[in-house]
Amino acid sequence: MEYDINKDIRAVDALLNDKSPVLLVTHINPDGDAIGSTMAMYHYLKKKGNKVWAMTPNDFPQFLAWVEASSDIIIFQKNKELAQAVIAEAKYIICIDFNGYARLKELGPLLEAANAMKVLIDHHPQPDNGFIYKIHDTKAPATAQLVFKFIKESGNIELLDKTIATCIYTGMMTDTGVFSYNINNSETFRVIADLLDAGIDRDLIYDNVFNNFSHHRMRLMGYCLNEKMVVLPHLHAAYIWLTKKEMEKFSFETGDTEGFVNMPFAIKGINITALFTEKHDHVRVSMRSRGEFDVNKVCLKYFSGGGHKNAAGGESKAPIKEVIKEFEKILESYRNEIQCFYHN
Ligand SMILES: [Mn+2]
Repeated sequence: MEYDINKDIRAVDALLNDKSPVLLVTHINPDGDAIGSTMAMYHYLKKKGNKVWAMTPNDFPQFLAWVEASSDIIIFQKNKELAQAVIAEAKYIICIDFNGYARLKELGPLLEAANAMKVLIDHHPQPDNGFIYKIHDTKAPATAQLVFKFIKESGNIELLDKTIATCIYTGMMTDTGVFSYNINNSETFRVIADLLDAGIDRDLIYDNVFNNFSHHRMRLMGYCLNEKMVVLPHLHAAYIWLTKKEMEKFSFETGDTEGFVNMPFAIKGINITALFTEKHDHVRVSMRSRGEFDVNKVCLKYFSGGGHKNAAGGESKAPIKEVIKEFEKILESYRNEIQCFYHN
């Protein structure tokens, strides 16, 4: 039978109407959509009278700390005991902005084993089985837009207040590069219209997210562009790589490299980008593309990760210099495909 998202929305709404405790969980290294979607659901369900918790596998970046009630978020890595108690008490677990338990690292198996009924709200391709209901649409530019749809289709749009709308807008704004990519139809802008009507302060949200960094981060950005960006014109690609030592030199804080992966797109002819950051025991890989080249496939195949066609990530256990060498070889192996997609 064909999947009907509205049918699942009605089913999830009916489930949650019993006011049982709900645990909302989002993915590791949470971004604006992860926190925005999760906190929108958090405020919405609270308003509806549910007991509700929000949880992340690890810390979220400082540029999202302004989100209302973000200090209520249970960070699994920092508070495992509380997290386990909450997982045991929850009757429903709603997985938000990720498609499988592998995206939760150590927290994944605990959730998988939990007795709670599990629901998914997400826009990544090929979600895991094992959810009783899925509010899922890969055409949605952000999970936050699906949260809006959930509230609206549940017949509760009158509960959409400034706080909930602000969280939703944050997710939509960050996952689309301030509405510059991933938008597939006019629905996104109709949703934004409703969020504006709910009283959001668009400029303040933008400032809170994008104009709220330390001067160290600004200098790190300059260093990346000047010293650490490698351009591969024949592959229509450019990448940036940073060692742990370099990040420490610039007083690195979680979230400081957010958005760096998109910077090389400003170069004419560049359609594929990557960012490599050295962590304590692995190298984090972020990849982006414009148009046809599928970075999800590359991250799945070579970097034990995944994501979307135009935005994906993964990791490698190899030393960073080897990772970037390997990356250049991988891209070279797609040379014909790339040159065919982006001939100019
Ligand atoms: Mn997302």
